[in-house]
Amino acid sequence: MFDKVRFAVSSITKATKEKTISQNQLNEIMEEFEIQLLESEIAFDLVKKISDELKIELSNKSISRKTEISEVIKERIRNSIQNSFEKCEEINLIELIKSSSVRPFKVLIIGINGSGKTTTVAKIAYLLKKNKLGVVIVAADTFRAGAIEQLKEHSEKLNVKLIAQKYGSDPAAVARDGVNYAESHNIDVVLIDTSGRVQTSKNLMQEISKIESVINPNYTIFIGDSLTGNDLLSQAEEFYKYAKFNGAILTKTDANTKGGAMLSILSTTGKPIIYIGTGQEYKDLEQFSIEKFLANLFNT
Ligand SMILES: Nc1nc2c(ncn2[C@@H]2O[C@H](COP(=O)(O)OP(=O)(O)O)[C@@H](O)[C@H]2O)c(=O)[nH]1
Ligand SMILES: [Mg+2]
Repeated sequence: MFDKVRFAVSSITKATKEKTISQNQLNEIMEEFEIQLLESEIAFDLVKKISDELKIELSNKSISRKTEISEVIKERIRNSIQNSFEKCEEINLIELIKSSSVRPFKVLIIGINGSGKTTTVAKIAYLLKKNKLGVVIVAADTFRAGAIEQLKEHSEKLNVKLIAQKYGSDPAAVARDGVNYAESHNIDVVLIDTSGRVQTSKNLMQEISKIESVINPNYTIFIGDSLTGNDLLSQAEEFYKYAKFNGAILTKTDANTKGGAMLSILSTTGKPIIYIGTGQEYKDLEQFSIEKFLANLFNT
């Protein structure tokens, strides 16, 4: 992950390290740098912002010694990226639930088909159990063939209660069932898996709104497939119109070498990334940390 962004950072620092650079050469280097950042799937606006800030810094005449320039560049990029994270607070979901007095704590999972919702629900259930929090899973995907069986298999492996109804049932009603069950059995957390949405399908998106208004979740999580690239941002924005999610989880980061979409989602939605999915096993859910992210980026 982030190989492409890392490559862009290391190329520009190398290019400016080698010799004293003229304004023309600097323009060329900056152009190349922008292209590489765009290829890493960082959204255009963010690339522009990073690059503009860097240009201002580099045109500052006081930076004359060539050895300093590469350090200035690194520092500048680091600051730009850090600024783009400014709106996002870091979230530890487990701590958040533990410190909340709300029981059951209702977590709603949303995102398009195939983004990794069901897998992530299982991973979160595993993590909650590991942290001694009781959990019930709700199969509110009553739409896609095999969805209930998929969740049933996970719930059996994890030894977690599953609330499900027949295919075609009203997802909001199934979710309500799950909340009722948790209430009467004193279970800490209700995890609601929903059906995959195509972000352009208004009806399906309205169904999400309905689930939301019926169960009134304490935390809604948007699941984004990191392999989606630039489209991820428009997906997140479209979902946000129907369900004001509180945070995001990016899946399949083990299979993605670009990572720019992650930066874009953070800077645009202002919502934190809570975890990243790093594989197909239950344990493959990593806490996301801005510090770690930056360290990884500059580890060249
Ligand atoms: N490599 C990898 N695969 C994942 C990850 N998360 C989910 N998947 C896979 O993505 C596919 C779709 O996942 P699923 O949970 O069914 O998506 P849903 O339609 O949103 O519920 C499955 O084959 C999962 O095993 C991840 O973090 N890494
Ligand atoms: Mg699913």
